Amino acid sequence: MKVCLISAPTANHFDHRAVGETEAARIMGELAPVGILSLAAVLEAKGLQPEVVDLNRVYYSWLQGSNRNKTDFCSFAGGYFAGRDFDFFGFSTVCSSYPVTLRIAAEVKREHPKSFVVLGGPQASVVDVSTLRAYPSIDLVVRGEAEQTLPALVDALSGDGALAAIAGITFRREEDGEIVRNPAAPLVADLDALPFPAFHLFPDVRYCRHFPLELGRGCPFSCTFCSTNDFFRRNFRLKSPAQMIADMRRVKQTYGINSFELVHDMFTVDRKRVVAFCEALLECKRKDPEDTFIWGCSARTDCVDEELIELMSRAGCRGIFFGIETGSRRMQKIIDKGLELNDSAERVRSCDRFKINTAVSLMAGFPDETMDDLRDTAAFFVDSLRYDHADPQLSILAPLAGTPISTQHKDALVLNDDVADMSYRGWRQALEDHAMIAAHPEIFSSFYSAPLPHLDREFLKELRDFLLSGMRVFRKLLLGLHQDSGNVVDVFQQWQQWRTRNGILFSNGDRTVYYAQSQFPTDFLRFVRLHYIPMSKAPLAITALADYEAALLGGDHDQQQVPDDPLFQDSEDLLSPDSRLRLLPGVKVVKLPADYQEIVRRLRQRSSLHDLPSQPVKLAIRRVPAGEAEVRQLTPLSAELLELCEDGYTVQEIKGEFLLRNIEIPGVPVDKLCLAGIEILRQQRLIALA
Ligand code: B12
Ligand code: SF4
Repeated sequence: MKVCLISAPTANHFDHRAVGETEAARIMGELAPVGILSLAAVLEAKGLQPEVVDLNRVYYSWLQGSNRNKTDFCSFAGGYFAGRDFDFFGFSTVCSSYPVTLRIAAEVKREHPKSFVVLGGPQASVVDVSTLRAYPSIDLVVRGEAEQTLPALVDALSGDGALAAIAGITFRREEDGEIVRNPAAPLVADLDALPFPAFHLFPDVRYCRHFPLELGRGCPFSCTFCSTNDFFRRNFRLKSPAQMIADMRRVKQTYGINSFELVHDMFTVDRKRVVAFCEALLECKRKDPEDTFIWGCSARTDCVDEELIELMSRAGCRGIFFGIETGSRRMQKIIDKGLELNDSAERVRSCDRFKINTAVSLMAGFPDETMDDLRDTAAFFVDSLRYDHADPQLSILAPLAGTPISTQHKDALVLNDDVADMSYRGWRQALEDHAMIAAHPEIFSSFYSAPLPHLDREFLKELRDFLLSGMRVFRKLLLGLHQDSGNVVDVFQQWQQWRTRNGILFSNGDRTVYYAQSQFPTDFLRFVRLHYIPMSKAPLAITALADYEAALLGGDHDQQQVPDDPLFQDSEDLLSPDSRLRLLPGVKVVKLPADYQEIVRRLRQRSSLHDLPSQPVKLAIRRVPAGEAEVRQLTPLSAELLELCEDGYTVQEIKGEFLLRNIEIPGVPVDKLCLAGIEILRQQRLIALA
């Protein structure tokens, strides 16, 4: 049997901007469909030669193509499959692209009516019966983990066995068209026994920065919004440390990649096993320093402690995804997450201490959520901005099919244009998709919003855009405003009123666009200066933070990055009295009314901002390629020197100015002081020879 396995489309990063081939390949590589590749490996072990089609790549080709405006993506994908003859087309599915996948599957069935069109993966598994009822082009759904089911199914479809005997499938009976749901298949008990995923069938994987490798399956917790716990039947399993290390070595040998995204919803359920994994990695590194791997994983904040985090960091952990979900104690109980939020905040702090980046994932839009709950979530979001290694995220709840929350509210789901973004993630929604979604809430519930009897939906959506954009463009100012006002939601409400009074209005769709563009920070800084600061408890600190952000936003500074300047590297030797110095492009000197470092220290420690002394300081801000700006508070000597460089003085003239301005350090000749100062600025990559 000729089998084609097709990934679920998950990459819509290409929609909004031009992405070149190399970056596209990297993105697609990092989205390698581990499930599909595991199934392909199992089929290969059985002697078959499956093909894998990456729908992300097909999508990219469609976007690059010249007739993109004439054909829609699904017809294009249909054309792509038209010339390929397979007996079995197996589509993987996730909620966000389920309408797209179903439409492509229909095109494939039309082109290949005799072939079997089969769905698997997390979405089809939970809406199997309703999908088969509504979409006749789908022949069959494989539910749950499929390493055991798929080979048996392929045999049965080749004539070697009956569908009725295959656990884990739902199918349309040939005789009477009845939908039959066979009992669930057994789980894969020993993950070590699975073959290495068929990454060789997915060439883009070699462009990964972080290679996806499965670490295990199954989370034993029961959060009411979560679908993945049920999918793996809450059965926690891990691959052994020996197996993981063998897999990591193999990737390193084959692709030269030593950074991994370890796929498991909740790695740290069993502390002893996390310790064993970390110790195995450390031992491996001790034996051969070449065997050093770095990795990221998912965890709950109540299943790690500071000691474990320190060990994980030493063993190469550089990123942890923490699903905190809500900053409200009340909602933590209602959604059955049950985190102790003070501890959660502590864990984020510990990770920052050990330089582990954390995704602090939060959600809003739960049916029971009140304004107070929302304020607590917004506070948790902004509070985590204290830590440089924390990356808070805020999504609006998508009622995933089959979850308790979605079942409970199934009759009250709301379909609006601004779909729940946890599911949708910005896929271009064709009219056909919209019609499918509107006709089948039971299949596409994740495109709906939960009812919100206690919250204003528009308010929530704008708050989310405001926080996400605010974090991106003025992280410390947002934190300062939150700390000064008591809660960032109060600032947001004032901003909302101010922008309405000042005629900054938008309709639904324009809102997200407005917040994503540079007009928002410009307007917001005006609001802070004109409206907020006069009423602030700590006007000096807020002014300093606003001045700092304004400088970062400023015109050409944004565009320019410091180039590598080989000439400059040797400039020490080239420095003569006539040498003229200049600021490097991308470097900017900013004067602030208060000590910026002290403000940042106080923000970190949550200490008061209002008794800050007035003490003007100068900062040098330097854009670093592909990174955040580097900020340096200047000593008085460096500040004077930088100012002279800004004005284009020669070394000789600078020395003269030093004498005139009585700039001195007792016992150090002015010549030496001047050259030493220039050398420091040079090493800090702030100045160059003009
Ligand atoms: C890694 C990951 C991602 C990666 C990319 C994944 C990829 N390669 O496409 C990223 C970060 C991009 C991502 C994004 C999103 N994800 Co995600 N993701 C995961 C995660 C953590 C691991 C996926 C994985 O590799 N699993 C391991 C493999 C072995 O399992 P599997 O993929 O399910 O495959 C097995 C079976 O499903 C089955 N199978 C799968 N396909 C097929 C096909 C056929 C024909 C057959 C027979 C069987 C079969 O057999 C496989 C082997 O047993 C899962 C959770 C999880 N633990 O699975 C969530 C998960 C898939 N994601 C989810 C969601 C909601 C999303 C987002 C929509 C939003 C979000 N919350 O982040 C976005 C979508 C992006 C978009 N633009 O569309 C949900 C999907 C729920 C649903 N009902 O569809 C999951 C289940 C997590 C959850 N929140 O509950 N995700
Ligand atoms: S802890 Fe995470 S993976 Fe586990 S049930 Fe809750 S949300 Fe799902």
